[in-house]
Amino acid sequence: MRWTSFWVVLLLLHQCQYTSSKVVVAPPLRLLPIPSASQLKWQRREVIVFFHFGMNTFTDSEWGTGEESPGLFDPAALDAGQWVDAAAGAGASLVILTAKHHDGFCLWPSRYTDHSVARSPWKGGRGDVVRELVDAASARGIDVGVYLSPWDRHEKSYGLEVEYNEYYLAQLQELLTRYGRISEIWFDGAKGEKAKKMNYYFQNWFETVKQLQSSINIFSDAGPDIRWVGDESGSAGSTCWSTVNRTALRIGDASLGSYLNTGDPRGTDWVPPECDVSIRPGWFWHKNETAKPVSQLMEIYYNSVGHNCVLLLNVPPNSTGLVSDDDIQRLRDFRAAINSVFSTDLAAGSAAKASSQRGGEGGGFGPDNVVDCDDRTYWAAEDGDGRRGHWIELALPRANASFNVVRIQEAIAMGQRVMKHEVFADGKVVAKGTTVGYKRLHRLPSPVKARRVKIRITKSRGPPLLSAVGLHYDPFNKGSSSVAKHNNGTAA
Ligand code: FUL
Repeated sequence: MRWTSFWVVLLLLHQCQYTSSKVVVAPPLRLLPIPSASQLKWQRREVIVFFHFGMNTFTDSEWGTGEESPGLFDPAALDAGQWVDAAAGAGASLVILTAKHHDGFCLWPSRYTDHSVARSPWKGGRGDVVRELVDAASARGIDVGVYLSPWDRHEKSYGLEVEYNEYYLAQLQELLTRYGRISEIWFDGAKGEKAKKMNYYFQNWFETVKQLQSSINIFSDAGPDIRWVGDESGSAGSTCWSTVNRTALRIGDASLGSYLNTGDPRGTDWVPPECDVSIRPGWFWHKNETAKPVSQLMEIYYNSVGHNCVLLLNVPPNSTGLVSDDDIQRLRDFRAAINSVFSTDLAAGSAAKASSQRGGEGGGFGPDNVVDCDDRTYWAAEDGDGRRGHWIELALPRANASFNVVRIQEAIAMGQRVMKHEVFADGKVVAKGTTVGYKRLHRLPSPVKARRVKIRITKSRGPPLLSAVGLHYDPFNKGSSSVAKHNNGTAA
């Protein structure tokens, strides 16, 4: 009898195992190019803070000559913890420091020059701003990046091709081996018109960087990991592809601005744009300048993060070595404004349906995935079902709530796909757009109340994969929708 029960239990267990191993449909093919793990991590940061600090902070200038005396550098109350707290107040998880700007003055004690903090009165010449920032950031769980200006107006070897490239590489080596993990490195092509001719060995630099820090993202006009957006106003194109052809790019070529701004749907390389802009008029601190108002920062947020980019917001510490109180408050107010708009999502809890779904009902790729607050799950349209356009429709839980911001996100780990889309509220077009990418934010011309909201993807590279749709209310939104000018919405 005991043996019989044993066999029955074993049989049941076996059956149980057998029936629960349900076969699910495989995800669709990724559509190349796709982001690396480091690029994905970078994109999710959304906001990064830049610290422009150095000799210019003490000379009231933006581009130093390189002739400045290290004796001028004395930030008596420097507190990198205060800088990092200020950045965290804006919601940033990464801060980038100008380790060396065009004047060539190094904020760390480089062994390859005496034009550095080691010759300054600050901390009796024993200070290291890079070290202080790295330590303060790591104590707060924040990542660090560095900017090492290629153009160097102090260094005597500048203009001598091999010598300066060796000098620059030696400094890169110091920055990338002394301070633990560096998450982003910034290279630019800025250079005065009368500056000496200099051929930078970018490929050599990039490969050295990757050898020393394998998970770093390299920023420059031409990537390889992150590209410049083509302006310094924090504004990406309303069409914005993360893809480009790197062979078409050159560092420091001003004629490429609009290509950088919009990217290229046929691009073979994943090089998403970063929007650098300063909270104040200048990049460095100047006594008489003040921070932009929150309304302007929100405008920048919509035009950068809301256009599939990461916002790199510069906040310049002052000559005492502190971020000004007003700037700290502005950063907090900026984050509070973002949170107040996006922490309430009127689409949450919607019943969702779609033109088709991969694997059918219960296949794991249903439209509910866009309202599950997890941007790693996504709705996938059925392959080949694109003739009449793909759509997804949400029946909102509360018809009387107003929204004036529509958020759409693609599952970019699978490649960027959407080329054209429209948003309908109860059958009327309220927004039209082209690309979506990681995040597309539409501001509507006026608040809308609706029972049903529909997103139609009218053109895409392969079946669209949407990871999130959100509906929000921004009390300060004055509207910038593409349908504002000719608001003659038609039934979906
Ligand atoms: C430019 C520089 O010339 C500016 O001074 C600033 O550092 C900006 C972020 O990049 O290329």
